[in-house]
Amino acid sequence: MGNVENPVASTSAEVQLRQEMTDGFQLVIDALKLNGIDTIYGLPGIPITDLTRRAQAAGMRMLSFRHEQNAGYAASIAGFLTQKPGICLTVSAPGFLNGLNALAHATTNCFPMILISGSSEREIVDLQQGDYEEMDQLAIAKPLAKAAFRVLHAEDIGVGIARAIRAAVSGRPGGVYLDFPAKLFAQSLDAEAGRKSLIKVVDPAPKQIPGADAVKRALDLLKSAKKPLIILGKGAAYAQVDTEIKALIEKTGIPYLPMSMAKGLLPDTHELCASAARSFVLPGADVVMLIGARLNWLLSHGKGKTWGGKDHKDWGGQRFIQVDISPQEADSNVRIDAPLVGDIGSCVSALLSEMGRNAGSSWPKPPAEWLNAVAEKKNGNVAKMAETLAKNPTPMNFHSALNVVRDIVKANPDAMFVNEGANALDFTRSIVDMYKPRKRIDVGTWGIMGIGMGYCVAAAVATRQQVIAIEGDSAFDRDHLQLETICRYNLPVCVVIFNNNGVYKGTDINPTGGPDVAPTVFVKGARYDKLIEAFGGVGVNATTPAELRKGMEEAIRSRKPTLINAVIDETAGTESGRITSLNPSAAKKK
Ligand code: ADP
Ligand code: TPW
Repeated sequence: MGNVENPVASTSAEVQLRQEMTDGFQLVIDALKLNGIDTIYGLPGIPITDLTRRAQAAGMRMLSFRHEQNAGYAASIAGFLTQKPGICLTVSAPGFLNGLNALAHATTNCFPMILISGSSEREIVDLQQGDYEEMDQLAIAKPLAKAAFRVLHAEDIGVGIARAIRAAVSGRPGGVYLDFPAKLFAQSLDAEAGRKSLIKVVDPAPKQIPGADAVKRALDLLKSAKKPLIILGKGAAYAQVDTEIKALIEKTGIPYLPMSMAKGLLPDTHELCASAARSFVLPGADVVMLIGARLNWLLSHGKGKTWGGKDHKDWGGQRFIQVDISPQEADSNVRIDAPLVGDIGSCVSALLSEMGRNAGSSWPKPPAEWLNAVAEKKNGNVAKMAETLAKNPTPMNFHSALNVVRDIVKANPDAMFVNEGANALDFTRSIVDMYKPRKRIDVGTWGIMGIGMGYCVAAAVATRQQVIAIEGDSAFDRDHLQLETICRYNLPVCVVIFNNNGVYKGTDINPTGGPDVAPTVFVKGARYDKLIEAFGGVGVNATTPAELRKGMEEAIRSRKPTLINAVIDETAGTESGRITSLNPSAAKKK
């Protein structure tokens, strides 16, 4: 090879030789770019440091985080927002393990993501001879990923990346692991052969058209309903067929419930939105159409008291239509009378066209009795909530703070909205209306804490919109140093910490009387706003709704990275927020 330190000293033959060769680093970058992937979330180190440098040099956005887990969460939500796999890049063993949490999260939430990790030398790892960061990463990733691949030869990088992209976005999306051993990157290859080895994936997420009989079965059941309900899940938000979904809701005239990340698919203020009457419509409905929502714990498994059953396993009597891309999802918890398998765009279009064809006239609206009962319940609850929100107690509580947040989101409907915590999550979800699709991103299927700052970075990068994050002080636990990441890239992120001095509340007492505080209690009166100041961001301490409003308005006006420490009454809220019943010790006390 020529003199790398001083290229001027190279002979022209050497320069030409270099120009005609490519290597593993370059092929990874070329393969990603060829498939329209222009952003990587990661953390450099052996053996991928040069990959991060060269990706940046090749015009990709290379976002370096301070912890791989946050980079992984960023990649996962970028996948949800863009329908392209979000890429997380990590070093071997410990970096890989840090990224793995997010890979599992992506698979669980049906977000397309690819975790690319460098790994140590195969022959040493496989003989367990004790390599630097030795670990059989592929084996460990497999159970947590939708698919996992290892590439050993540079000429196979194109195939590896193509397979990973297809696996991540086709059918039910999920997390994919790609294992790139260190030696792969430096392998050189004739540039032309390298170029030919790359694959531009054609139709990575093919349409899946539902069967005509399944469409008819679903519509027959829907038509027979006296008290129909539609539930929109984050699969429906992911599908990006917002116009068709709105048309379906409005044509049927059926009340709908958006799951947390489907809020805003239609504006939450839509007259058919039944969120404020959730505990009335779930047990009350006779036919329920699920669109991109699973009957998991978030929907009490489709049975039990939430659905009008007598005990926690008892069927409430509802009949279900389930629109989902995964044929295995139906019957996971209760009988699905009308599974409609296909991609949501194709399914909703098929429903609409069949409704139009059959009716000749318009589709019959649900009985007025049901619609009026839902509206009455909803209006009553909205009025009750308005009263609570109008109060201005000292100290500030969740409601008086959220009254401000609700106004700010209404005035900035394009802003991305990140949310995590227990009470800080549950109250926010029910109080803050969303107006546009895919604006609200939160703890998802696992109810996981620690997604917040990674989501903020990806939301700002992928959408270029202002980001607002509402974070419980404990939810924010794993995230502090990502404030540096946010400041370093100067992202328009306004983080509001609902600081009530602890996990759920700040009032627990150590029963022994010993010097340690209770496990759920933090330093009282902590000033989280000072953290962001360390990195050049704007810190605000807000003890009243007026201060909170001023801080948020200024953050949005300036688009500067801002952290507002919103001081919340430490006695407000409940253990585990709305899911106290899942907490064994709390359940015992009842
Ligand atoms: P939520 O938590 O909002 O209730 P879930 O994550 O439980 O939503 O459910 C999302 C569902 O959407 C999954 O079962 C998944 O298979 C499905 N899904 C995801 N993308 C699509 C798509 N493009 N078309 C059809 N179904 C989809
Ligand atoms: C990775 C368990 C659920 S909610 C929560 C924890 C620790 C924090 C609640 O306190 P916070 O909110 O954020 O201050 P608030 O408004 O009620 O005061 N670790 C992970 N995920 C989860 N879900 C937990 C722990 C948990």
